[in-house]
Amino acid sequence: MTPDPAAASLTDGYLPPDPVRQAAYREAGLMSGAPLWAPAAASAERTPDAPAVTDAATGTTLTYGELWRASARRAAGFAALGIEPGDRVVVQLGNSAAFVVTVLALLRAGAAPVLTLPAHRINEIAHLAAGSGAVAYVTEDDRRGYDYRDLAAELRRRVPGVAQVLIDGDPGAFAPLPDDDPARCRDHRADPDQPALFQVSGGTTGLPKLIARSHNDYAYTARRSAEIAGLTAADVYLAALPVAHNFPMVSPGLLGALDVGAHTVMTGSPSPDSAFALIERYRVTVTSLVPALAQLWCAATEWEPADLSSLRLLQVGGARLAESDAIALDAALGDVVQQVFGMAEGFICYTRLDDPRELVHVSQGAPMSSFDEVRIVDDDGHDVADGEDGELLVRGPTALRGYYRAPEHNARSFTPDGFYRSGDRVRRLPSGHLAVTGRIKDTIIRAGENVAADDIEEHLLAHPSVWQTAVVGVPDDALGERICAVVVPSGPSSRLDLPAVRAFLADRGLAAFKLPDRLEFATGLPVTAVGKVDKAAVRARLGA
Ligand code: AMP
Ligand code: DBH
Repeated sequence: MTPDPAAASLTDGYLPPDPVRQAAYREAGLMSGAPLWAPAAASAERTPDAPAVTDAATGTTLTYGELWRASARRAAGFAALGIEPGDRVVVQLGNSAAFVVTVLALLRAGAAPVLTLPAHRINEIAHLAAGSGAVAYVTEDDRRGYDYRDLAAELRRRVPGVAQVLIDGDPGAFAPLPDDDPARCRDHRADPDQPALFQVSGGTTGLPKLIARSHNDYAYTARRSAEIAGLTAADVYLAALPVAHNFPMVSPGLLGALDVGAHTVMTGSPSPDSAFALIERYRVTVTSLVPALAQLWCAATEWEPADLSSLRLLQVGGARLAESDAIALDAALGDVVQQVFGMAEGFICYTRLDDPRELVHVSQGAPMSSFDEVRIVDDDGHDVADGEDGELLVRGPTALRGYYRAPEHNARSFTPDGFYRSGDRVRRLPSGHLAVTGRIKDTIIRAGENVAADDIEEHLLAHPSVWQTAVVGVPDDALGERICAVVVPSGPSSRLDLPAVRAFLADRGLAAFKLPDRLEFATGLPVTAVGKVDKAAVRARLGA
């Protein structure tokens, strides 16, 4: 057999699983050995007439049978355009039926989607296209108030290897999304330990990095996450966060829903008025949000009249949910919160459905897999005593062994025995659950004292006039750094000033050296592509 050059280059710069551990995971039944499209195939076989995906923008629904046929037509279309097994294709589509059909089609054609978010712009897209060696870019027209065809034109200039641009909607100067005779679809069966698709790290520092996820590891993530969420064919999942992100994609998200034959409703509008109407209309049972949105939904339950009684699980993750917000959400919606702490790099914690509510409110969950290996270490890399804070290191059936084609990052981001250094500061609770206490680097060094920004933020959020906050260090000649609290007040009537804030925090027992030196007001905080508070941008706004 002559090696396929495209397939060979897919594996260049990919670090496959450790063979010994992978054999153990296989032995334990974690790895299905099937392609990532197989669970959707099985659901289409089992329940062809059940609703698979509803596109909220158009109100159209594809059944599992229709989804399977539409993705066959599209896979044949990609093949007819010369897109081959092993090729990388950058996908930048909003939450739509087209996203699901396209990603499934690429998987069936054996091409690896590079999953980017609608908020990414030319710098990130060009970086990811070049870094993955992509041959094509799939995006949409200008429905989202931004013309992605302009981005495509610039991408073609910057990364000539991107030979084809395919547009969902009005293609303009480019080509439409392809469809062809479904009989020409050849469902590709790759080595299940090879990359099925690419996720991107959501880091707020520097450009995103590529994370190759294998068929085996991603399918296991979807299946195990669905199990933990108690997902069945009777569930209706609302994809309100940008679905290409790892959280709504696989935690259990879209892929978990396809696995169990559940119904997914895709919306690009996560605002409470629009999302609540969808929950009522489609009797949504499960959805996932970042904390800032969850906070907004919680407040909106007071004035939006919609019937949300179908919702049994509200997953909140991506950034830390304040305990006060977890309690308020449970109260507003009836004990529905599940905390999710995950990373595109492939390690996820969930609170469990039968955990005591107090534990759900204060912890970010326990590891998904009993095969996940967790270490919590101090600055010198030594394991901390139980209950102490330290950096989370992970290894296991889903954690990456290295970023794709990034040896210099990998030298820093992994221990010699293959643990991923997450950069997250965590503590293990007696139950075995983890509490995330901040980012290792999100520390302000004021007059030689290390101050964790999250600690101050958590206390500030307890103030009734504080809606959102970000605490950052700003350079200071005398102190090294000063502590600046940026606050989004909860109402126009709030009368907050620095002395009042300091007094409030001191009252809560915060040490004097942790009290903010400066207070700034904002009407909103800058966020990343998925909606997490972007601290680098907060610092930049302050000129720090
Ligand atoms: P990403 O690079 O987008 O995959 O983001 C992963 C990072 O988001 C993690 O390493 C954490 O820093 C953060 N994160 C995700 N979920 C949570 C959570 N529930 N609580 C606190 N931080 C979180
Ligand atoms: O933030 C994340 O990356 C994240 C959060 C929750 C994630 O990747 C996940 C669940 O799978």
